[in-house]
Order: sequence, then structure tokens, then C-alpha cells
Amino acid sequence: MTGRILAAGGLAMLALTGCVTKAQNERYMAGQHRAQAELRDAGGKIVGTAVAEEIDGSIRVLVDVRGVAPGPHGVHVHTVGKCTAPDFTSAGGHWNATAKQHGKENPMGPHSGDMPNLKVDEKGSGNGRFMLEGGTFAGLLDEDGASLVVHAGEDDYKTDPSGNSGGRIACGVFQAM
Ligand SMILES: [Cu+2]
Ligand SMILES: [Zn+2]
Repeated sequence: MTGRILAAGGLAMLALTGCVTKAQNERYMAGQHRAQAELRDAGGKIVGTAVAEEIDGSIRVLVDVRGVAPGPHGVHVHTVGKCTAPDFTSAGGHWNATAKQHGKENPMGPHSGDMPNLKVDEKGSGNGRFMLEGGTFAGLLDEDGASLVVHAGEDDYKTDPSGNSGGRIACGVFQAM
């Protein structure tokens, strides 16, 4: 099931190649809630994609990377839709619609944009899917947008504000499609 969904997402990405048209924004305004982010590393190389879709009041996020260092990587939805290389601090902190702290193992957490670690295999590929329960799609794509950030290290799920997951190695801005 996961594979089929990811494959379908991949085909949609190929067809759209990251270009957001007026028609796509109108579809979003009409309630077809789907957004995509092209992930690029500090050097500007494309290293993957993320897709967010509103399903039954939650947001499903699919992340697919290639050419990333093997091992677990913290991944989160960050609150600003701006990815300025090389450090991507422009993306701001984690999307936090309900004034929580970081991490599912933090009694004061989690943030709306917290997700499980992305496991990247020896070939540098990895993918994952996760439901964000704590926010709406309208909140995700608010005036300053939102982005998907991949970190250098593993998220410990409890250290505020970013799970001690290290620097930001890739970033992509969500765009309605
Ligand atoms: Cu992050
Ligand atoms: Zn967080």
C-alpha cells in the first residue's frame, strides 16, 4: 500500500516538475488539499520530494529522498516556506500551531510538524509517511507558507526545540498543486 501511494506520488511529481500554475492554486482554493515540496541540499541539488495531503481532518506527509547520508535523520515541517541555502535557517522553527514543545516523548509536546525519523539506507535512499494530527491544511499553507526540512542527525523526540537533530541538510517549500 505504501509503495503504491509513493509510486503514484512520484508520477504526479514527474508530471508537474515542481511548477505551480494558477490552475493548481485554484484547485487548492477549491478544497483539493495537496501540496508538494522539492527538497534540495545546501548545494542546490535535488535530493527528494515531500507531499502533504489533507485526509479526514489530518495531514498526511510523504517524504522520499535519495542521495542523502545513510542513517536516521530528523525530518519536520517547519513554519516558514523559505529555504535559503546553505543553512536553511530561513525556514524558521518547527510548525507549532498549538504552542507545544518539541517531540512526542516530551510531556509538553509535540509540535504540529514533528515526524518520525527518516531511515536512509546504505544507498542513500529512504521514504516514510506520517499523519500530522495537530494542524489544519489552511494553517500549514498560511501566509508565510511551510517547508519540509531534513536534518543531519537523529531526532531524539524530546529535546526542545529540534530533537537535537543537528544541522539542516535539505529543505523544500510546500506549494499547492
Ligand atoms: Cu526540523
Ligand atoms: Zn518539533
